[in-house]
Amino acid sequence: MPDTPRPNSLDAFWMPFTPNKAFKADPRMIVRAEGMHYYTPDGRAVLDGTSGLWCCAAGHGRKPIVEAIQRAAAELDYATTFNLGHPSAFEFANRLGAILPDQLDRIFFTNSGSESADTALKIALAYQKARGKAGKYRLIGRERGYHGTNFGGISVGGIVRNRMTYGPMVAGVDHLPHTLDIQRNAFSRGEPEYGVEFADALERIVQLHDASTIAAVMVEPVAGSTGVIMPPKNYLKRLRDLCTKHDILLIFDEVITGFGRLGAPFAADFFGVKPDILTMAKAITNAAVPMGAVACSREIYDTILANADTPIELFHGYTTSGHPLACAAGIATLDVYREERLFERAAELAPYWEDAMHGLRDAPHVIDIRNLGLIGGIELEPRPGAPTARALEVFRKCFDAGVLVRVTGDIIAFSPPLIIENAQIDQIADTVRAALKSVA
Ligand code: PXG
Repeated sequence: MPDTPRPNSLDAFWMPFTPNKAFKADPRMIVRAEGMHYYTPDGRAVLDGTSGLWCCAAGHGRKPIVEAIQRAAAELDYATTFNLGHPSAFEFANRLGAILPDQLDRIFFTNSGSESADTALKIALAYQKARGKAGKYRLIGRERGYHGTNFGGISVGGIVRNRMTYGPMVAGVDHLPHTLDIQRNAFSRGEPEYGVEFADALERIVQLHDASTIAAVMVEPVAGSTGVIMPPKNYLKRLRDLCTKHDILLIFDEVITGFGRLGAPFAADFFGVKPDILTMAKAITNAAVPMGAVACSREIYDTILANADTPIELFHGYTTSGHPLACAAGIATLDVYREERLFERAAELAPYWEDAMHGLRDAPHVIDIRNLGLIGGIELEPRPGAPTARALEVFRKCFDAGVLVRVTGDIIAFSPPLIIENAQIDQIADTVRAALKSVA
């Protein structure tokens, strides 16, 4: 007889990216969310300093989004988009196209950032093949890059722990160096001064492999998951120029930077650098329904369609690509962003946010502070012999004191909803300062 689990047993759920044993011995639970706050089972409010996981940009429980999902579920629960259409998928793609950079408006729907990353890489290869350059097959990523957890994403990504267990992965991948340079750039406000030359490593990679073998370069404009690394001034422009020079596609993974995080619709707008392919997820629906998307240039879409030798031009897709509930949530989310001017609001809040973050410079253990838009990262000196332990303690203390932060390694990361108020920014800074003072 199998054990019958207790109704509230924590055993069956294998939690993602979580120390399962430790969590289940000392769980922290959330049962409700509204606006800027989560609520624990005993009714305690926890200020959300991370937009869930970089995704609830409009805050939680937003009525227009909830109601749009309810209406959609009642009207059309599911329809495939393989060879069949439903209006909200087309409408949402058009709406996304209208806020994406010019001509970057051919949209492939996925269900997550990981699927978006792998979709983008596959489209890059399909494009090179379609234009008669099948020899361009190499994919170039960057050390410390995070593009989700599927095989394409971990291959091109550069997070060692996410790669080392899983064998040889996708072949023909190489990596640019990451751009964190604390020695030269510690406590930079916004984009760091030094490091544009990190982009020149692409020239070395081209010399090694030859451009005729390279399909695409994929980077996060701001690296989030690895612990918040900002691009040095002019780095992304230089990378764009080198890709253009060598006829290599540039893919921006905008899963965290998309939808106003930097105070512009996309990082491409913020930095004035246009990629050929741009991936999205998370805030695309305010995370109320899982969804991702890949925006491609018209050139890429037209080339693949024009040169297909089978009726189906791209052998790729997901059962729930363009799911009706996700599209309804996405359309309602874009309405909220526009009506509440949240992208502009993020830009307006950014200087106050920057001051609050850098106000923690003299707090104990802090060796670097990084910020851009409504993103913040505070790097701590690792505890000797116990890396990550100090940051994890800070996380727990902040949670107990009513503020949710995110830790990755010895870095505390912040990405609050774009509806945050100045007083709540102060609350985050005060809580983190107290936590830093209280840990050894
Ligand atoms: N690309 C980027 C740039 C991401 O940040 C993904 C792809 C994958 O998305 P999905 O939806 O498949 O998870 C992400 C996800 C963190 C953290 O601690 C960040 C992510 C995921 C988990 C933790 O900052 N980002």
